[in-house]
Order: sequence, then C-alpha cells, then structure tokens
Amino acid sequence: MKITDAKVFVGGPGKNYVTLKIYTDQGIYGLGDATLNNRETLPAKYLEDYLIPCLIGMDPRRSEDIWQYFYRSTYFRRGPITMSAIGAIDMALWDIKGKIAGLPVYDLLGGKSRDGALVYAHATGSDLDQLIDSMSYYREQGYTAIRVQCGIPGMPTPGYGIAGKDEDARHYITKYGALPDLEIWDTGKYLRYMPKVFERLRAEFGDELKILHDVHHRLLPREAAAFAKEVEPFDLYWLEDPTPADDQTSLRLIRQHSTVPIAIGEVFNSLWDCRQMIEEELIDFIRIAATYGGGITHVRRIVDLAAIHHVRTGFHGAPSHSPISMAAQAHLNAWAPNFGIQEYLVLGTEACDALFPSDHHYAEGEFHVSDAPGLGVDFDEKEAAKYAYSRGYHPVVRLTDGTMWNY
Ligand code: CS2
Ligand code: MG
Repeated sequence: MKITDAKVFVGGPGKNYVTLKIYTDQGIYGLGDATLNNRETLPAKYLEDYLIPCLIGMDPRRSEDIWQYFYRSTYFRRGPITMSAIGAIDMALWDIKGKIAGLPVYDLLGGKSRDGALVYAHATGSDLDQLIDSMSYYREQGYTAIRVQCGIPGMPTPGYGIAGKDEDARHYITKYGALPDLEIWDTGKYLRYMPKVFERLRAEFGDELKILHDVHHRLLPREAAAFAKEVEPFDLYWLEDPTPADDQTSLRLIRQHSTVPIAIGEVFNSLWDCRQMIEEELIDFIRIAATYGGGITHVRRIVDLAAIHHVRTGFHGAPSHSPISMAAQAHLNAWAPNFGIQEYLVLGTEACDALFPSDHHYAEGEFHVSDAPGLGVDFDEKEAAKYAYSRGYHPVVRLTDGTMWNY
C-alpha cells in the first residue's frame, strides 16, 4: 500500500482550520488537523514544501516509522510548527489504518475504557451575575463540569476569556484582532477578587459541580502558590496555567503550599516540555493537544508516562482545534486508563458540521466517540471552497505600568 498524494486546505467558518488529506493507491484516504492558532499558514507551508514530497510513496500503515522519520530527519526538532505538521500526518495515518482494519481508532489503541468522556464547558461573565447566568445555562445543557472566568471590578480591560458587558456571555468565544488587541492586567485586583467569586459560586451551585478556572499564565510562582492555597476551600476541579510553564521547576512552590489540582500543557508540543513536571508529580492534568503534540503517536506516549505518575488527561479543546483533532483526542479519551476530562467547544455549529460531517456527539455532560472505522470524521471539499484564510492575532498583555506580560 502506498501514499499517492496529499493536499492541505486552509479555512473554515470563523477559523483557519488547516486540514491535511492523504490519499492512497487503494482509494482510502486519511484526514489530519494542523491548525496552529493564529499562525495557521506556517504548518500548511511546512507540510506542502517539506513533508508531503517525502510522504509520497511511503506505506501509510507504518505510522510509527513515518513519525520517527519526520521527527528525526527534521534535525531542528520539535516546536509548534514542526509538531503540528507531523501531528496532522500522524492523525491521517491512524485514520487510514482504522479504515483498512474496519475499526475505530480507539480499538487500535486498546479499546474503550468508558462509553462517554466527561467534558467541561466555558462559562464567562463581565461580572458575577452574568457568570452565574452563563453557568446556569450550561447546567441546563447537562454539563457537570464548567470552567469559570469572571470580570474583575476595576480591571482596565475584561481579561482572558471574559465577555464584554454587551456580549452574549453564554456563547462567548475569544475574538482575535486583525492586529493584536491590547489587554491591561492588574495582578493585585485579580488576586483580591477571584476567591470571592469561587465562594459565591459554591454557595450558588453547591458542592457537586466541578468548577475549573484558567489563570492563563498570568501569575508569578509565589503569587500562584498563595492563590492556590487561598482557594483550596472551594474545591476546584483544577486550576489551569497558574504560571507560564517554561520553567517547570517553578511549579514546586505551588505544590509545596497547596493541594489544588494543577492543569498545564496547552502550549506544549512534546514530551520534553512536560517530562519533569510529570515525573516530579507537580501537576494533576496534562493539557497537551493532539494537534501541536505530534498527533496520536506522540500524545499516547505522554499519556502513558503520565499514567505512571497519577497525572490524568485534560486535553486542550479550544475552538481553534478542528473536529479532526477533537476526534483524535476523543479516541485517546475513550481508551486512556488515566482519562480525566476534555475541554469541549468546537463541534456543534451547522457550518462546522457541514464541513466536517461526523457522528461524534455531545450528550448529558459527556462526549460520545464515533464507532465508525478510523477517526470517524469526514471533510467536505465543496464546503471548504467557501472559506478563505483571514489573519488573526492573540491579544498582547501589558501591566498597568506598561510592562509586557503573558497573554
Ligand atoms: C485557552 C485557550 O482553552 C483554553 O484553555 O487557554 O483558549 C487559548 O487561549 C487558545 O487556545 C490560544 O490559542
Ligand atoms: Mg487554557
């Protein structure tokens, strides 16, 4: 069996999805996702100019060897662009393999460990009342786990993941400007107000609801340790990205002072970014995505290392991931003995479903993986022709005195 061709498509409804389609001499094709949010043209070009020419003629069943070929032959290893490109190829090969075998990818990994995978929704509010309204809406939709982001009184700009006053907080998705928007961050205001938010949410929603919160890399290690200790009574399901995780050892301080579960990893692209924090058991959930994490082959390796160290999965599921990588993660979630939770936002708009038809679905707080052979997602090229690339940027963040900070 041979790979005969591969094509890259960039575009989608409101997103620049980077979709790879690999064709074989037996009529079977595979799909992969290389959407590197706000840098989408780079993995697309990397695939077209460098990887696809080598891929033609290879045997698609040899996914491990092909992964190693691209990882090792790149010479300048890792990085989000390289790993997204390799990841897309890897997903497409697992898709092909499943289709050859007539089995869903989860069966190739070791079979289902559960029927539905717990997911969390995003609730947001420019203030506490709007946040509570947004949370009530998701409770009604059956969610038992909700991430909460709340506007901070006096904060100069709304902040990460927070809807403006006049926006629809129930369906809020971060918008990216044609040039970077500016956000102003005041750590003191955040640290003083956020514990009050959790206290009110517990009083409002009781003890059962799983409450998650994303700090989005904004705190220093000492601040994060103090904050984690302070919010311990409110029993968070997780505290995400309390510090930028470039320095893995800074997490030790948080661990020494608090037992609040820590979730990190959405910006990682390899095992080497999280090896120390997993081996030292400094985190509780690993958030790497199949897209930037080198696909199923590499993420599975991370999941196995994590399992030995009591670290569970909590894969990234921002809207920038196409339904193809969400499917790759759904198969990992169905199999992983150390599955924790899945962030869930991407599927469900009519335009997105038309572009990526599938029977993966959400029901009652859980994600149900498709039982179709392969990844269980298709790609409609006629629909794809409707969309064009449009450049976007993540916001930039400055402190109140103008100092650059972490988005
Ligand atoms: C976020 C992301 O989903 C999350 O937890 O941190 O929305 C993140 O901001 C984006 O993926 C950045 O591209
Ligand atoms: Mg996050």
